[in-house]
Amino acid sequence: MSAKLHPVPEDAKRRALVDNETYLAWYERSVMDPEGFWREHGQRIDWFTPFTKVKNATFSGDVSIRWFEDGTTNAAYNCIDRHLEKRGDQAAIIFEGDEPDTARTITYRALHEEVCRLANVMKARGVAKGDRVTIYMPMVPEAAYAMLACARIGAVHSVVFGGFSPEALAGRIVDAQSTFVVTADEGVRGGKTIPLKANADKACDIAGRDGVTVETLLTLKRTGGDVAWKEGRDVWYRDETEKVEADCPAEEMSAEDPLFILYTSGSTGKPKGVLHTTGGYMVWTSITHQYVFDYHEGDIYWCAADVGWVTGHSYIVYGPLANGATTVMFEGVPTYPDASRLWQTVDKHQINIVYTAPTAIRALMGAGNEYVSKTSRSSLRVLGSVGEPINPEAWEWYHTVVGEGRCPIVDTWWQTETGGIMITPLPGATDLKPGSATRPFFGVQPQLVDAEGAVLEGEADGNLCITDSWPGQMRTVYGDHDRFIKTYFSAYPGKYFSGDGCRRDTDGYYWITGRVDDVINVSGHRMGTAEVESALVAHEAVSEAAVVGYPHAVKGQGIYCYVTLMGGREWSEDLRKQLVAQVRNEIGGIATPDKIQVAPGLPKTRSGKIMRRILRKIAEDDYGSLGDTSTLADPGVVDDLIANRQNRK
Ligand code: 6R9
Repeated sequence: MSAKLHPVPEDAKRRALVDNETYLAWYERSVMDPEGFWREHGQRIDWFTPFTKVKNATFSGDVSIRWFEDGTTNAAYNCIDRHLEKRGDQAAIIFEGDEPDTARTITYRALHEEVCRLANVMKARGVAKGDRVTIYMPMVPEAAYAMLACARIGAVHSVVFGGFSPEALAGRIVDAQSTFVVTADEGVRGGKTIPLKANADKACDIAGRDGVTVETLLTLKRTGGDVAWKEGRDVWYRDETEKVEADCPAEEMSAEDPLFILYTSGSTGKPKGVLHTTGGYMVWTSITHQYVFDYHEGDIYWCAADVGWVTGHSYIVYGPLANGATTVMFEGVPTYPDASRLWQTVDKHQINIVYTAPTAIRALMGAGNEYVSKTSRSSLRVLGSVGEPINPEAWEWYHTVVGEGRCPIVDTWWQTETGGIMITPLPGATDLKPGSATRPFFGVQPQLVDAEGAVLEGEADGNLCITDSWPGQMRTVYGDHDRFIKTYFSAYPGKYFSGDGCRRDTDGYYWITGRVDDVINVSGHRMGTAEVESALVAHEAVSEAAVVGYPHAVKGQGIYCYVTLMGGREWSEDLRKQLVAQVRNEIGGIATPDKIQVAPGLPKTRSGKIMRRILRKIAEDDYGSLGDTSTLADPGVVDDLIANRQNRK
C-alpha cells in the first residue's frame, strides 16, 4: 500500500474549522468523557424538551442503545423550520435534472411549504405517527420532501432505491407492513426512463398476495408517460398537495422514536431493515457533515449519491439541511451527456464540496483528462469519497486532475448501520495517505481483532470492530432484534463488528481492506452473495449456486456465479440469458451477474460447506494459491472449475 503523505495544504489549514491540535484534543475528550462531549455537542440540534440523559448503551446481553433519551425534537423541524427566520430565502436544495438545461432552486421557505403540504396529504389519507411509508422515487426534490414529510408527522420512511425490481420493492413493503407508497410515473437517468409506477403496480400486487394491501400509491408526474391507474388507490401527487393546507405542525418526537428504516444486504438471508432513530442520528449526521466537509456558512455542497442509499439519507438530506446548507440533488449520471457532467455542474452552481464514489471516479478517469481540464472547477475546496476502498491511482487522479492538488480528499468509511461517517480525515487537520480512511471521527473507538477475537495492538491487520456506542448507530433490525444482536454483536461479544477487514499502520491510520463476510460491493452497492444465489436457484434449471466477488476495474467488484444444473439440463447461451434476467427480476439491475460458470460440482467440505475461498481464488484467476484443499469431499471438482473458469486473463 502506497504511503505517500500529502500534508494538509496551507489554505485548507487556514480556513478550517478544526486543525490537528483541535482534532487531537476533541478526540481525546470524546472518548475519555463521552457524556461531557455529547452533552455539549448534542446542543447543535434544537430540542423541544432538552435532554438530561446523554448516553445509555450496552453492547452486551440484549444490546440496548439509547442517546439523549428524555429529550424531544423533530428531524424535519431541525432541517427546515429552525432556519426559516435567518435563511428563508436561501437555497435549501438545488436540483440538477438529468438534462443539463434543467435546474431548479428550492428555498428553505419553499421547502417548508412543500413538506408541510405533503405531510398534510399523508395525514389526510390516514398516515399516523409510527406508520411506515415506502418511498420509491427518482432523484427529484419530491423524494426529499417525502422523507421530511414523514419525519414531520412522525411516520417512519423506508426509501427503496429506484433501481430495485418489483419483487425487491414488494419484499420491503411487506417487511415494513407499509400501506402508503410514494412513487413517480417514470424516473429519468442518463437519458433513459425507468418505469417506476409500473414497477410499483407490480410490487403492490405481490405485496397484496403476501398480505399487505397498499391503500395509497401517491404518484408524482415526472415525465407524463403512460401509466396504469387503479381508482381508489392511485392518486397524483400534485392533485393531492393542492387540496391541503400549506402549514403542518412538526410532531414532538422522543429522541429514540424511529426516523427511518433502510434495507441493506448482509451475508445471510433477506435484506435487513436497519432502523435509525431521531435525536442521535440528527446530532451525528449534522456534526459529521460540518466537520468532515469543513462546511462553512454559504458553501454549496454536493453529494452525488442516490437517496435510495444511506449516503443520500445522511449527506444529501439530513446532515446538510440540519446545518442550513445548500444541498445539490442530481438526477442523472456522471457520464451523461458526457464525462464532463460533474465538473460542468460544479462550475454552473459554483459548488465548493463534492462527495462521490470511487466507481464514478474510476469511470471518469477512464474517459480521459480532457473532460475535466476543459472545466474550471475553481470553486472546489474539498473532495470526498465513499462506498468502497479507493485505490491509490484513482485517489491521485481525483486529487491531482480534478482538485488540481489544492483540495483535501476525505475518504470516509462508514456503513448504513453506523448512520454517518466513522473513520475519515478532516480537511484542515489530517495529513492524507491515498487509500487510507485515516483516523476515527470524534467518539469513534475502532479496534482490530483477529479471527479468535484477540485484540491487536499497534500496526496490525484484522477485523474492524467498534468498542463503544456513538449517537448515530442503528438501534435494531426492524422487527427482529435477535438478528441485530446475532449479526453485529455475537462474532466478538461486547463489540460492534463491522464485517470489514482493516489494517492499522505505524501512524495509527486505518486502511479498510474490504468485506470479510459474504457481502460484495459492486459499484459501491452492497449485496449479499446469498441473495444472488437464491435468485439463481429459483430458476428451474439450477440445482445449486455459489456467488463470489472478483476484482473489476471500474465496479470495484464484479459478480461471479457458479451454477450446478439440474440433471439432464444443458448449458446454452439462452439459459445464461434467462439466469441473468432471473437475477435482475428478483433484485434489480445492480445485481446483474458479470460471469456465470457451469459447475458440475462445487468444492465442499465433508460437512457440506461450500469453500468460497477456493471459488474466490478461481474467480480472481489466482488458482496457483488455492491453499489447503485436503478437507474437500471431492478435490477433483477444483480441477474442473479451473479448466472451465470464465475469467482468464
Ligand atoms: C456508506 C456506505 C458499507 C460498506 C462498508 C465497507 C464499504 C464504505 C468505504 C468503504 C472502504 C471507504 N465502504 N465506505 N470501504 N473505504 N471509504 O457505503 O454504506 O452501503 O452500508 O456500505 O461499504 O465495506 O462495510 P453501505
